[in-house]
Amino acid sequence: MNDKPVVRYDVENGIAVITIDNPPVNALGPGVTEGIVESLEKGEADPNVKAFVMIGAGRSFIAGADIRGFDKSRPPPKRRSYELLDEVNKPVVAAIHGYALGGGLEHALSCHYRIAVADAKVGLPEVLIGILPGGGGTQRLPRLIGPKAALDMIVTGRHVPAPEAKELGIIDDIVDGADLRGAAIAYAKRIADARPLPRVSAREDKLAEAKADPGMFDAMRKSIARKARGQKAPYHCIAAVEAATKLPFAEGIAEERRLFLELVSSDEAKALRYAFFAEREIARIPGLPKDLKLPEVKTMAVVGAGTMGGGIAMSFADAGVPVKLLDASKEVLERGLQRIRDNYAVSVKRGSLTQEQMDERLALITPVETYEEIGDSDAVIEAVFEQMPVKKEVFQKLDAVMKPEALLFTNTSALDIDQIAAVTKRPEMVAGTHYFVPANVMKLFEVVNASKTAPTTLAAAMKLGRDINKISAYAGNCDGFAANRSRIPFALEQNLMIEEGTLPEQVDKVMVDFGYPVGPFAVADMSGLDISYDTRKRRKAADPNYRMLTIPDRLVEMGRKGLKTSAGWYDYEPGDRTPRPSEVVKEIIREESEKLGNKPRAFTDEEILHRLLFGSINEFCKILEEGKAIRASDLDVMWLHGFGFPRWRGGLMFWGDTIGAREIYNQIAAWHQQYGRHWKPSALLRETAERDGKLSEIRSKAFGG
Ligand code: T1G
Repeated sequence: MNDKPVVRYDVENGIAVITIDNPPVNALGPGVTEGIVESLEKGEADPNVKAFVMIGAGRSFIAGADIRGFDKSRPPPKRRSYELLDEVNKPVVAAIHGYALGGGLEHALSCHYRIAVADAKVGLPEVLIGILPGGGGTQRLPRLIGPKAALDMIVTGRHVPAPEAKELGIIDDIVDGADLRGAAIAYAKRIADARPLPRVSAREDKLAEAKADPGMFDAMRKSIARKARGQKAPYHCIAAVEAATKLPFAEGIAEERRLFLELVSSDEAKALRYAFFAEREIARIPGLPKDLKLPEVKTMAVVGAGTMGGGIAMSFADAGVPVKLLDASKEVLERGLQRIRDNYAVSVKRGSLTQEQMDERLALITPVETYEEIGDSDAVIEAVFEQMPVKKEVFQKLDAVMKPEALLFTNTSALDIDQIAAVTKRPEMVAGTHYFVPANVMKLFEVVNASKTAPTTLAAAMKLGRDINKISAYAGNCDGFAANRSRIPFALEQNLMIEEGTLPEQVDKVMVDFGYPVGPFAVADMSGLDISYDTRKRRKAADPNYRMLTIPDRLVEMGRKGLKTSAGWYDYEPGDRTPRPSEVVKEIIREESEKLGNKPRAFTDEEILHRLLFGSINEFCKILEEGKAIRASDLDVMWLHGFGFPRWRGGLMFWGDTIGAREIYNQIAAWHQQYGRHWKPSALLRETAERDGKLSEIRSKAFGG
């Protein structure tokens, strides 16, 4: 533990500068608010001090309370720094660079002035970790920018760039970032004698907006209803801002505190904090040397201009990385480019992209028709047809034309990467970089480590994902790698329960009530039933014992391929994506279920939920047992960002811990007796159950677990 003070105090030209220095993000960890209080008391007592500047050392102002500290009981501070800021008699200027988030922005709001460099960002993202701004933010922000704008920031938790924050009234001045400290001291000297001090807590004028539009709070509750299903924090945020418009400041603060305390130890907040840290932990690969010299990847190439290849090319263009898109067929290449243009045009139409940004990104994508034209790229991702002979042919060509130091990645979703690497002379430079559909949207970026992949190649691929704002997740080379493999039992149970007579609409309702945005059968209709049908046929051709699924097979063979044929598991009215229960499907299920000798029976919602999710918990344990993933929380992150698992439940293993490893193991062992081999419990699950361990804390023994 270094003994460098987390808060420094020095006086320059009559201005007391309070510097928060608590790397890496100046979180309000132990000693920080105490240091701020001591500095304010010192400056107040010093007649030579005319004003204060509060500034962050390193890369940021203050990123908020120390989230790691929430689960630790800490004695409340003698004086809360926010209150003392509101009471001091000398002006305080907050000088913001990097981020001012959560308690960081709340400190700035308790100051009298706020200045920022142009690329700084401010926000109150507490709702994203299941709580609400507990340092006066729900009471001061509405007083500064009006309740409507405050509601938007607090309920979405979004980061607001400094120029917009100035527009809103949060920031008083945008200053040159070359010497923020100097600019802040000069600003403080200019306003040192200005009185009365502009205390945000004393302002009431902006609150009048709520009198003119009292319905804004219920309107906000209505607008978030679908996304906030099952959650409390978003609604408590609205209640706290509403309190600011109805109560005097001190009472509003008390109400904010009450609502905050209701949330901070809730299951939702614990789950969201778990997800926050799991998304950072996943970047770490134990055993990789810290000082690895990684190959630089500044230019990319993508082979295959189909839907995946186009989306992958977009993912680089979106991150400002020049990318060549190769397809030997001019027609396929043109169609792929048109699809990219259309995708960007939709974003421009929606307002999430400007026309200028679209043009900039298109300019970064260069269509080419020969392998020779991509030879100078630093790395290439292959995204051609999912057939091994085709992949091998592509990698032979890549090995021949790519410069010697180029990395060769494949986007295959399940094929053996060792076989692909084996056709090259550089297997150590081959790895999997598996995107999820749509490639330019889904954040999950599965990095697959083949037998001969070098550590530098693995680390470079992990970094590449992060550089394009995705979440890189380590997976070992096996059928389905980690994410898709962990979901196979879920898909199998989904279909087996149909064969036992349950209906798609009952299963989908259970999963939507659990928190999924859409049920698994409606998702299957969206992606097309023929895709998994073709996979089953391929597997059957390779393995005669492979078990086909009579009901979905029958649907596809009668042309019910899903939304695209206005009929799948559900019926669809033309032009309407609403899934409607189908009598045709119900009759097919009854017939096939009878043929299979299943007697019609009722299913409880709990049985449906547990059969779908416990199978994957068991598979998570097998994947970890085999060292094909590093830690359980990595698999949780894959489900959050690959399969839409409800974030406010933390992740599949985190949710499993709310039931307990022992109960889950016992249930799986019982289903193993009843249903046979695919329910064989994992040894690691049994071992975790026997020691009453936490599923979410499991780490593969291959990685020091
Ligand atoms: N507390 C503790 N650790 C934090 C932290 C925080 N608030 N923010 C980041 N870290 C760690 C993170 O785990 C990682 O650690 C390292 O810092 C770098 O983070 C009273 C109660 C600021 C935008 O929610 O959004 O204030 O992995 O990889 O990509 O109302 O971190 O290196 O060991 O994310 O540059 C509100 C959360 C808290 C902000 C920087 N504040 N942080 O992103 O780096 S609640 C937040 C972020 C609150 C008050 C309430 C991001 C970032 P490690 P990183 P980055």
